[in-house]
Amino acid sequence: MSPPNILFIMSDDHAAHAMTCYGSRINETPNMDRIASEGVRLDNCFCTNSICAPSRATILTGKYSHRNGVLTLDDPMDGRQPTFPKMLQAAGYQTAVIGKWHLGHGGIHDPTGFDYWNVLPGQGLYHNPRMFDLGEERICPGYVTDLIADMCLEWLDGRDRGRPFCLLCHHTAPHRRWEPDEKHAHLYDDLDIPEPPTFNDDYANRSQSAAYAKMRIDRDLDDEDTKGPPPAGLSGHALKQWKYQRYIKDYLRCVASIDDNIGRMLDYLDESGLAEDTLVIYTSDQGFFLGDHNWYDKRFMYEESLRMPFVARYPKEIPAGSTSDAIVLNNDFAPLFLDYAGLPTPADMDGRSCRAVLQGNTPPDWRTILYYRYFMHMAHHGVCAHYGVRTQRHKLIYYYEDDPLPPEWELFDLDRDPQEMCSVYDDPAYAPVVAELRGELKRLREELGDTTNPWPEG
Ligand SMILES: [Ca+2]
Repeated sequence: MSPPNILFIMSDDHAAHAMTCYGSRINETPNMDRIASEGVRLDNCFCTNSICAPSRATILTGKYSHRNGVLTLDDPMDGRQPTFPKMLQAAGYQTAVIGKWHLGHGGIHDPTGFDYWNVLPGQGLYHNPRMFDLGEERICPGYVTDLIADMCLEWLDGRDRGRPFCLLCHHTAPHRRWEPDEKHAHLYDDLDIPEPPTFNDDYANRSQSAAYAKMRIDRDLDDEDTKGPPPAGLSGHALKQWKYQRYIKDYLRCVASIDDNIGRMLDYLDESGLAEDTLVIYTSDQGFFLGDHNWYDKRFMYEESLRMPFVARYPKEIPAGSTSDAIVLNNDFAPLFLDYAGLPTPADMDGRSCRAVLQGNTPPDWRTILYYRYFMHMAHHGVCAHYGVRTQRHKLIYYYEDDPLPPEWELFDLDRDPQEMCSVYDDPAYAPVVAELRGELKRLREELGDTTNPWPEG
């Protein structure tokens, strides 16, 4: 079988619980759902470091942050290291990345391994963005989500039809500050979006780090986020509700534009006879809090932020309408693409091809535990640096720094407490789980070589 084309569509900060196929209570995403219904939906796809640039570097390299050098938003990527686009390119694929890059610009930081690249500087603007077209700066009139899709379609149309393609379509939406286009500006005007079940979280029964974080809907969203000040006289819970509606509606309007543009791309594949021969993936660089726990933003190892949406269609080998709960990580994507291209996974990649998972044949020795680490201690939103492990049922988190809060542990039983409202770390009934997962955390840190902070003895 000849290697498939690869269309990898990734957005920025789009949480799975804002997609209908993942059970969204707040919006509809018919085109993303179409990929799921004609292919597979992964229910336990997770990032290994829930922040923009690090997730992107992990996807390109197949390696954890501490092994590819992009630990934080302030670490530009060294493009001289091996990446899957370079390997696909060497294997005969034509490759392109269009949209958000966010891994630095100039010299060794520009995209490498791409026949064509046209990327936003940093986060990029929603309206009339500047872009670096093979390094040449241009102002592009229009709305960024439409523009990125237009450019992708134009590149697809001009491709060499004699060779497979790998196109990375990287939307910058729905990143803060959630600016919708004219077409979707009034979507949801006449209704209230439901508040999430944990909207009124008081942060009791967990580490102090949750209460300490500065990403609260009521306290930390500013007038620029809400596109203007609140009505005079609004305060307390009513103000919190008003801010949530302003935030979530703009977020979902940005998502709606992505969904529309995915529809355009799927239509193009149909009309040009490419649908059967193309692996289409939609994902996001990580999740996001959608008012859950009274928060926006990400970073925490909590579910809403840790989980990545991931739907994939390739009719030749992925069963339509299937799902999997296997634990897949963003460092598995590079090995997956190499696998489809007929290439082995390099020994120094941390991930493993999840091709068999997508086919519904999860290998018996597939991972049952994941390792996660967030490095940006106290940056931007006051989230303490932490690392941890998650199995199908439990999650252990260690906030390892000692200023401004003392080091803290959390353990969640995801079966009994899926919303992570009560840490059972100190519950004697969970002592065996604590002991086992602390052992696993120590083992994984050593195996992966992520030992830059001392292991807490005792
Ligand atoms: Ca992001």
